[in-house]
Amino acid sequence: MLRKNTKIERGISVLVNRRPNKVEDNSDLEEISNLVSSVGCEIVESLIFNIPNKRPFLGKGQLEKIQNLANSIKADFVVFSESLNLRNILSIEKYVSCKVIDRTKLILDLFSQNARTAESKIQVERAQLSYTLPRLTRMWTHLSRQSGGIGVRGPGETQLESDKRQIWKRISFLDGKLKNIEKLSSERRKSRKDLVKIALVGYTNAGKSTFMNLATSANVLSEDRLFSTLDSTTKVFKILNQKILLSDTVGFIKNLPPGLVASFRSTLAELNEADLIWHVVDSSRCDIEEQVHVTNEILGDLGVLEKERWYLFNKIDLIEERRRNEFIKKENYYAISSMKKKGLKKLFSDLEKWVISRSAKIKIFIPFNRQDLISQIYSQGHVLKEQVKQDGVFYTIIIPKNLLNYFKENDLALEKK
Ligand SMILES: Nc1nc2c(ncn2[C@@H]2O[C@H](COP(=O)(O)OP(=O)(O)OP(=O)(O)O)[C@@H](O)[C@H]2O)c(=O)[nH]1
Ligand SMILES: [Mg+2]
Repeated sequence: MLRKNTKIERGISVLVNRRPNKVEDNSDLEEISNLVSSVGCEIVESLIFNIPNKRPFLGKGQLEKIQNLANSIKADFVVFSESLNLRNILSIEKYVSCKVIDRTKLILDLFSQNARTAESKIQVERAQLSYTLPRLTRMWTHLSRQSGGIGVRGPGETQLESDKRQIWKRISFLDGKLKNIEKLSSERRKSRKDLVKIALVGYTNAGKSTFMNLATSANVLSEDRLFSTLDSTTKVFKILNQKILLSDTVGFIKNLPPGLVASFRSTLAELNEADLIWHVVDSSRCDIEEQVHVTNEILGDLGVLEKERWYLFNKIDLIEERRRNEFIKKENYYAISSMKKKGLKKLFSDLEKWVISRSAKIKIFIPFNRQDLISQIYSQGHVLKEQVKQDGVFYTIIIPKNLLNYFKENDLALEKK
């Protein structure tokens, strides 16, 4: 694991570019460098190799280049921008003697470092184990070879199988634990099924937690580090006096390790419950389109792409004034700055309209002796008009549709507007 020691570990990043015609924007290298600094280490040199798609991996000359650079700067690690399979790792290790880390391992390390709750710790461990499984063989290949021969079961092979079995056992134990946690979460979600739910999603570091804090005074950790949020947090804010549940979720990144998406399915279950998804985008990035595409692809995998989605182009304080208009060309596109509190008026006034469209506007007579209903109206509804009569009050109100049933059950005359 890459770890921040007393001395900061320094290393080299290697970008294996399989799309040499792609316009060079350095975003891949920058992303690796951000991931590395988020685990508390540092990239001091980078190498880019263009290789045609047909070629499986780097050749001898390229690996020697990495070896020379690693030796000359006394690198603690070499990190690759893509996921490495067992064969790649073996060929690199013939040349490089320091730690070799791939993108997947790096993301898993970062998740492991940031996991706080029991649920996210289990989720990360599960993902780490499924990453380890196909790479486990290398420790034992030499033993298998010694005992070789067709149809001969060597001691190495037996050991490998037993290790794999242990890992599978642990994975199914963790799955059991996750199922129990999921049961509890789904009970919790059921208890709030009548409330309007909005989920914040987006690429890591887009500003979801900063927005969450702004809207709900939630005090969620927001940092200039990737994946600072791993657990969903849900808080309430009010629009027209109606409670809205806002959830902050784990950020996405391109080529998110498949094991991680599977493990985090229960955390991301918040998204299935959402009535509205707010996709937060960092508008100051040069790879906006790619970040939006990656996020939407994951939303597609999670089966929530059909839900109503609004785009919140965040961090507009970092871009030129004239570029801001580009982000508000379509309906439900908003240009905001969560940090400088800009562009929020339009967003929240549209949310108000949205809430009204999902609410009922009614006129209702409430006798003075029904204080319980009056307090319901004031805690969940928005009062537009009050007409005091001799024995009670006529209220014209906007209330969530589910509250209509409550009034009906109480046998009150409703007059729909
Ligand atoms: N300039 C500027 N910076 C912002 C804005 N919103 C967020 N940031 C910064 O962007 C960084 C990331 O913000 P977070 O809110 O942690 O981002 P996130 O989307 O929750 O990130 P993960 O939890 O890692 O997925 C922090 O350093 C914030 O201060 C903004 O509107 N303008
Ligand atoms: Mg966050």
